[in-house]
Amino acid sequence: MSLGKYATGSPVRMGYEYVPEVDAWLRLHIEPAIWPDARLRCHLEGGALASPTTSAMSNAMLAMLAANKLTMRHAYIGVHALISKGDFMSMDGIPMANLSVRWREGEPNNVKNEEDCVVLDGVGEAIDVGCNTPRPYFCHKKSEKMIVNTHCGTTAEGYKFEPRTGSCYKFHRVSRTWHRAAMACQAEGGHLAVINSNEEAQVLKDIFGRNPSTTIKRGDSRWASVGIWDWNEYGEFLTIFGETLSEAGYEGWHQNEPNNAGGKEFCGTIDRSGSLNDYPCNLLVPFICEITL
Ligand code: MAN
Ligand code: CA
Repeated sequence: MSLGKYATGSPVRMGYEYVPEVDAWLRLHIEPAIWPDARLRCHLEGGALASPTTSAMSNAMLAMLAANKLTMRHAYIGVHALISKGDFMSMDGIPMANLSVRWREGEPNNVKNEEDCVVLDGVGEAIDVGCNTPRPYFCHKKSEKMIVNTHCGTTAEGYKFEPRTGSCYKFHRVSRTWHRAAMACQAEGGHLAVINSNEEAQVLKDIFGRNPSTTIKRGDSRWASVGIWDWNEYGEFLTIFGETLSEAGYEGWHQNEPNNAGGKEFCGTIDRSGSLNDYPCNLLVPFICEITL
């Protein structure tokens, strides 16, 4: 299947490998992230930060670490003590003592009382570390979350093909900041929706209409983030692919927009009429992802 020029996640399973003994899928993310971002990324991929729950899982993790020639032969696992300091547990609450991993000698040592996260090293030992150093990390997904939407080329739930534009779209009702929204779309193999025609604006308006304000979780339900941004230049809005709005094919700003209200509106949304509005990047709004086929 062709996943289109913007698909980040080809193949469809996005770098996940099946671990038969645990009937789950495992991915080593080699681009380092701080633990909180790693947790979010795994969650947005439909999984969670992985932990060596069984020896099969531990072996699969070590094999992946060995196969990837990382400078840093350490990767974050789901074990943390962020909820109850000193009580290390996996993302699903299994205490460290019941996992298939041992502490390296002298660990955990909680240097400066700042080591609430855990890495797995190349020989299968655990080390407590600070959570704010970027490192590779492991995500896992249950098999039932790996069902492929063959039409849209993703395992993410909720994407629907739209014949009027030939793309798939998903409306996210859980509001996020603009950059987190972009991350959520990427994690699903898509991108924030880019409007390339009046017809596509109509499509997004229709999708927005099927998600009335009562269904939106937190955030301002009058707007939904889309893929336009000013790239921190505090002026001109471009698409997330760097095109001007005129090159992209839709410049339908709402009347008197963009108005840079309060001097801090540098991200792009649409309103319920399908018109564009500049909006603060750090406020919570729902958003629309697109998979360009
Ligand atoms: C009003 C208008 C918009 C602005 C929002 C921010 O609706 O000024 O331009 O983006 O407020 O909440
Ligand atoms: Ca505005």
